[in-house]
Amino acid sequence: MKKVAIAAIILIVLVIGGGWFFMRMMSGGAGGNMPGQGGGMMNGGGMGNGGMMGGGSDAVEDMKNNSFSGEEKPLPIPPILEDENPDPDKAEFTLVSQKGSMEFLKGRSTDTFGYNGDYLGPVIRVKKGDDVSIKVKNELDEATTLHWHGLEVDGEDDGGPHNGIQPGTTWNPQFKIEQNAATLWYHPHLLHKTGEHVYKGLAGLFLIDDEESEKLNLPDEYGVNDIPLIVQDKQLDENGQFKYDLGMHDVMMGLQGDTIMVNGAINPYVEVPKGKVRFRLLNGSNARIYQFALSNGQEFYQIGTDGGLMEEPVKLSSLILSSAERAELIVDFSKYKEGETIELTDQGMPFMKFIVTGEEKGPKEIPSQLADIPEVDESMAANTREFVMSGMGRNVTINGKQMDMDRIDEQLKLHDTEIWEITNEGMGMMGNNMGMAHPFHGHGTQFLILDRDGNPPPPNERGWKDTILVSPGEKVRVIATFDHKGLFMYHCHILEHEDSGMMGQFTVEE
Ligand SMILES: [Cu+2]
Repeated sequence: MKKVAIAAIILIVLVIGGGWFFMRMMSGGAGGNMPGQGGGMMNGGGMGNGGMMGGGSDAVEDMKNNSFSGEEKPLPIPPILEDENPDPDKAEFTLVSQKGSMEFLKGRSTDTFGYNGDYLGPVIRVKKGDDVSIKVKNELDEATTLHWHGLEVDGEDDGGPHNGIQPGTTWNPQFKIEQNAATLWYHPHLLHKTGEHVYKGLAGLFLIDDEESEKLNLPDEYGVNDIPLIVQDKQLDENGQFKYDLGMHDVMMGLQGDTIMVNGAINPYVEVPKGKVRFRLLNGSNARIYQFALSNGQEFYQIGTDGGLMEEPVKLSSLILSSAERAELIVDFSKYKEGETIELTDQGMPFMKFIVTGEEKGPKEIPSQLADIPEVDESMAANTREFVMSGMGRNVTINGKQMDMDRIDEQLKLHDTEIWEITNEGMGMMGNNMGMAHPFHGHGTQFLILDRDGNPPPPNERGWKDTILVSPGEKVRVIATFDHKGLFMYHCHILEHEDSGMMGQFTVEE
């Protein structure tokens, strides 16, 4: 009798405890994963997340093993791709999607995809006003596409699901760079295959320079005090292979790995000069939301959002970035002695190391004025549209619909300014504000955030954005002008959600 009672109590504790944990996991976004909301569990897609379907402590253990106590490697710096056209106002590039292999873990070879190499791709660097032509050759055994994430170009050059590149063929988009200096990126966008292709290594940075930003005296020595950081989480199986067979948890939350890589290296270190160093940070993960900070709690400055420099630097002690978002940061290493190290952490977990050299370099001050961000004028909007993100698992939808290549969901007029109201309905099943945060991405333009639930956006979101994290139960209003014609996508940038159909299509026509 006693035994039965004890067993019953244990069972009740387990059920209640497990249920509470489940709720916390699913509502992770509601409490804390919005910038400026603070508190609560920071991350619907965080470390503890692996625990939902079992293996939580294993995941944490693996993260320690794979990600930080293993062998340290120098941070790979992606090379800048050679411009094949000598004309200073024209730029021509060749990118090849290809298969490769990498030794991420010592003695284990991982099958990968890459552009012009084994993993990730080179940096495409252009300036405002350039006429650009890029030959994208597909040497994979399967179709792919290449989307310029954040770039303002016509639909036919955008590289969405309609711009499929068959094996052995070349796609050659041509466009003019009309937007300001920015840290953008490129990645495949084939229907139902984006998650897998990005996961295997297809991604790279696309940098735009302009005259105004060059005058600013920002740290600009590439790879020295202007350092790209592409952060991705991966799961390597016992043979060192990337696993991309999605379980229920992966379909629901997006694929989360237990190992963080930066520029394709686990546990990397980079030497930094004694001075101000600029980092171009891309969350290139399929789904994970990071909360970045420095291990010693030192504050840093954010100077750029997804689509370019902000009006002024914003001081932060931590930064949340969801999948596909970028931030340009400046960290001041001038007070450190030669050889001192500072770590970059995600929710307190270190994953890379900065080693300060004795060399002093770069500007002494961060400019107080960076770029002009236009005043938001709601009265300019010709139209307001609603986008409601809801559902879970494979049933994720936008406005109750899943992606259909043959259906145009929204029709816009060229050069119109529009307000888009993006709502995350949450899951509903467990009451209000339950569910997970979704990063909403719109193609073909850059947005400014008007408000989040009626409140002005936090200072570090007052700049051009193409990917906007929306918490469960939240409504974010954004404004944009659509100056490029053609067919474009809007979708959740948790790639497993996108691949499940959490995507729609809009046209922009005269
Ligand atoms: Cu989503």
